[in-house]
Amino acid sequence: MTKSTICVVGLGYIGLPTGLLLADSGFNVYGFDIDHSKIKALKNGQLFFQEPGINELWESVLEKKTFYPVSQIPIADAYIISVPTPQQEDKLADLRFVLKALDIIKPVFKSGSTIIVESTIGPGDSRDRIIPKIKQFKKAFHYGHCPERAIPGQTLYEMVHNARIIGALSKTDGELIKTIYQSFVKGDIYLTSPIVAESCKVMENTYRDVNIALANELSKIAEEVGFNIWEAIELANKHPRVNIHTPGLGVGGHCIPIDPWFFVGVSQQASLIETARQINDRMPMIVGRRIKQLVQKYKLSNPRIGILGYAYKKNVDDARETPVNSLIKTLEGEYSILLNDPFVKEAARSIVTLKKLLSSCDIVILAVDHDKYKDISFKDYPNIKLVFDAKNLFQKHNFAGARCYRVSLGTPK
Ligand code: SAJ
Repeated sequence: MTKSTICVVGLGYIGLPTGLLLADSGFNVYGFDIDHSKIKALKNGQLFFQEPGINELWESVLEKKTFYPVSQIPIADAYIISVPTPQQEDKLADLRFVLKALDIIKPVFKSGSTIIVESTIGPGDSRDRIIPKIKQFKKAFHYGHCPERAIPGQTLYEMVHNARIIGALSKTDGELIKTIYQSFVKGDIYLTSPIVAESCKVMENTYRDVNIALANELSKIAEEVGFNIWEAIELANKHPRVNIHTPGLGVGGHCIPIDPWFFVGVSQQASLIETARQINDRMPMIVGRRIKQLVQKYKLSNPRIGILGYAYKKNVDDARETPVNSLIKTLEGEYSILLNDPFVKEAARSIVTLKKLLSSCDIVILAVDHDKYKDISFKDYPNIKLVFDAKNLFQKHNFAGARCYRVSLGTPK
């Protein structure tokens, strides 16, 4: 199968690295995207996002000449669909882009080819919404759902080393699809049915969301009853079977704030999952309320607020669904706000340099714990009167010689 052709449909954070890994391991790979600017950039040798190792991979693939960016869908032996699946109003996965990809593939689909969906989809979506559509091609086909499981910031490493699950229509389809993935995956590959693969993926992200919600709820309890959540979590996690996650401003990214809703959309039994989503979604509002209380407590009249971090999590340039947007909304009517992020280029408002932010604000809110903020010395900025740390990043040394108030999320009021 090493010389068969694969077409990756959707060259985003998952599709492009997947296509490059396959091309690097000997397949002839077409990369298709409806966004012509992406195809143009790739044809000019440019990548449009950064991930550790991707430049080296790109160089290697360019040398091998096995990756072809295309704006017309080609005939291929297998199609890997990796397009976004946002959340619909009724909480189900929005399959618009997956179904559109199938419409695009249909005219060139040759009998006996394979369709693999990597996009996250809800439990039952292959059976109820995707396979019926492929059957309309009226051609023989192989099908599998192989959910991506890589985390932004370590995408290539996780694509290669994580275990993969292939939910295939039959054992033959599963074995066929496995030959594609085992060309670059070093982790174990498990074969199952489409609905188990779909549910597994949504469960993984739900597990994380519910655990983060627990940490966030505990941080609110800590503020109310008067203990330090960070110290308490550190000590509780010394227990061999306890792993409490970290509280913060809430949950962002293209997966965790969305995928748990797919269970809420298909089942009446998902009340814990729904509550967890709400707890995490309310965190920016809760942080905003705490800031307003602190402004009153410390009599900071008409303060200018600087927010450190806009990405949805630390050390990435990705701001999809970032909870910082909700924090800005909560505060912007009452205070003037400045924003800094060392990685993100475009934000809801303009991004200023770190120096400008630190030298012109009265209050600093640490929203995202980027490593680059670890060395800030607040004594250099006497204008700052209050630092609110939503991730407990700052330590004693950051405040040596400084005269500002210092408050972390989840500490006594
Ligand atoms: N967060 C916390 N506390 C924590 C951990 C995370 O507040 O203890 C926040 C982060 O700051 C961020 C959000 O949660 O805003 C999500 O970050 P994350 O690092 O937990 O996950 P993602 O969204 O970057 O990637 C997840 C991963 N899923 C799991 O770890 C179960 C990844 O493996 C998936 O491939 C990805 O979702 C996806 O595409 O579904």
